[in-house]
Amino acid sequence: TFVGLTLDRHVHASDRAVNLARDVLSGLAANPRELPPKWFYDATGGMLFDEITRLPEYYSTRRERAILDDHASDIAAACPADTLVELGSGTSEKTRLLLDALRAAGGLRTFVAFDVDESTLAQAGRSLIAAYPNLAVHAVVGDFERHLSHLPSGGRRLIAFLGGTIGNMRPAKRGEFLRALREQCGSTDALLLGTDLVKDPDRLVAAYDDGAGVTAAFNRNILTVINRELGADFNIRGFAHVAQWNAADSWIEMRLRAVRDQRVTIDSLALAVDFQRGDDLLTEISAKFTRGGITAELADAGWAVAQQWTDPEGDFAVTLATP
Ligand code: AVJ
Repeated sequence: TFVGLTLDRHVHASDRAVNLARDVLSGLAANPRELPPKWFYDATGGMLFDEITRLPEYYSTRRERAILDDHASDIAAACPADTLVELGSGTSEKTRLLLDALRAAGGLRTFVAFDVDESTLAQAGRSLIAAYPNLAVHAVVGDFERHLSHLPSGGRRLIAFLGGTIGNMRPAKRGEFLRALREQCGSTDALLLGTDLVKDPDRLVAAYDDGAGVTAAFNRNILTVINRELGADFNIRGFAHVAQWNAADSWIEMRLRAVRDQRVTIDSLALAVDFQRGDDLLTEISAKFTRGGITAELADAGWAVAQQWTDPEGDFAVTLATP
C-alpha cells in the first residue's frame, strides 16, 4: 500500500454546479420549499460549523468526543480493523481518537476519508499524514447518498458515521442508506454510528439558535453559496434564521423565513422566485433518536447492535453495529 495521501474524486467541480442547480430547482419548486443541507458546507460553511461545535449551547460534538475518549479502545477491541472509513469526515478531528485506538490495537493501515468538500478533505488529509506517518490516507470526494458503492473495499473496515449527520435524512432515506451500507459490508466489517438523542426541547432549540448568532450565519450561508455558484441575488438580510422542534417527527427544523416580500432571480436557472413575507425555506432537519429507536432502525436495515454507549448525561449515543 502507498503510505501518504491519495485523492479520488466522484464529485468534480463541474458536477458540483450541476448538482446544486438541480437541487435548487427542485427544492424551490417543492411545497414547502426546501434546500438540502449538504450545500451549507463550502469553505466558509465548514468554518462556521467548526465554530458551532465550540458553542456553549451546541453540546453534541463535546458529548460524542467524551464517548469516544472513554470508549475508543473498547471499539477497537470489538472491531480491530485495518481500515477506518469515515463518512462525512469534515476536518477528521474526532477521528484521531479512533485512529489512535486502532493503531494501539495493532492492525491499522488505512484511513479513508469520504466527504463532499474537496478543500476540507485535502486539508484534513495533509494534517493526518503529518501526524500518522505510517498511515495510508485515502481521501474520497463524494456524496454518501450517491457514491457509497465507490468506497474502497478490502481488509477489515470500521465505517464511522459520526456527529449525528444521519439525522439530516428522513426515516425512509436513513433506511435506504443503512441497507445500502449493509450490502457493501463483509462479515468482519462494522458500523460506528453517532446519533443525537431526544431531550428537553429548550436545550435542542438553543443548540440550533445560539446566542452569538453563529448558527444563523451558518444557515444563511446556503444563500451565499447559491448566489456565488448559480448567479443568484438572495438578499441575505431578507431572511431570518428559525429553529423549531418538531415533536411529531422527532427532529429539529432549520428554516430561513422571508422578512419581507421579495423576488429572487437565479441567473444560471433563468428563474425568478417570489417570496411573501413569512414564507419559509426548510434548510435542514436534524433528527433526534432514542436508544431503542436506533437499534430498531439498524435491525430493519440488517444490522445487529454489538454495543451502545452514551455520555453520562445521556445526551448522545454511539452505536457499534455488525452485519
Ligand atoms: C453536522 C448535521 C450533525 O445537525 O447538528 C449544526 C449540522 N446544523 N447546527 C447537526 C448543524 C446546525 C449538524 N450535523
